[in-house]
Amino acid sequence: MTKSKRTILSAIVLLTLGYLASFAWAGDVKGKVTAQGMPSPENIVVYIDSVPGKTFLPPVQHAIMDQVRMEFVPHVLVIVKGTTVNFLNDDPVQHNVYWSAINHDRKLAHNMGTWPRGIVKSFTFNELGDVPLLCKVHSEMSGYIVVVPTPYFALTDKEGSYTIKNVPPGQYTLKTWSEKAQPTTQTVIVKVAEGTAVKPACNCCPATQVTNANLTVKE
Ligand SMILES: [Cu+2]
Repeated sequence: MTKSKRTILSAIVLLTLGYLASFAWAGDVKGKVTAQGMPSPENIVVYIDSVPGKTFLPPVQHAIMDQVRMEFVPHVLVIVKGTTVNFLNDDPVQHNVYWSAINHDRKLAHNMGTWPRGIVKSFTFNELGDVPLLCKVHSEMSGYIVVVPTPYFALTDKEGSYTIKNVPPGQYTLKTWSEKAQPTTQTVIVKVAEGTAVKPACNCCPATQVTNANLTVKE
């Protein structure tokens, strides 16, 4: 075998091992959020606030915040710090996008401007925290972008259920953000333990470990 062939082969072996390891070492954190004093447990952000020794690059792909039928869609968009968001308008009327603060810091207020359907405007969010979106044309419109420090986040569904996928083993602080409720924190330990893992549906991938973490938030 030539030297270049050997190099290619060892690179393939290393990549395959790395691929398998990333599966074997990751677990899902899932649970239910109970929202006390609130009409719905939907759209609550659950995220891991840091992974010791790790920094995270934002995704190359831009996130999307649309305006459809006079609403921000999605109502809550969660992104990792550094992500660029494309703001769209899918209505036959002009919309505006502005925020008066990021994480309650009014120095970070910004007006994206007003534009018709078909135009896309982008903004990169390098500050952590919530960005309450408003439209100067339609005062009833509101939405949120929530900028979190790690890619380990989820948004609750109508029942308050959430799943954070592929979390490496370790002890973490799980945090919540909600439009109406106070933020909460809870410790979660993600283990890799044989026997309690969920059986894979096929033989192609190793088992996924599931850690349950239920949370309660209050208005
Ligand atoms: Cu509008």
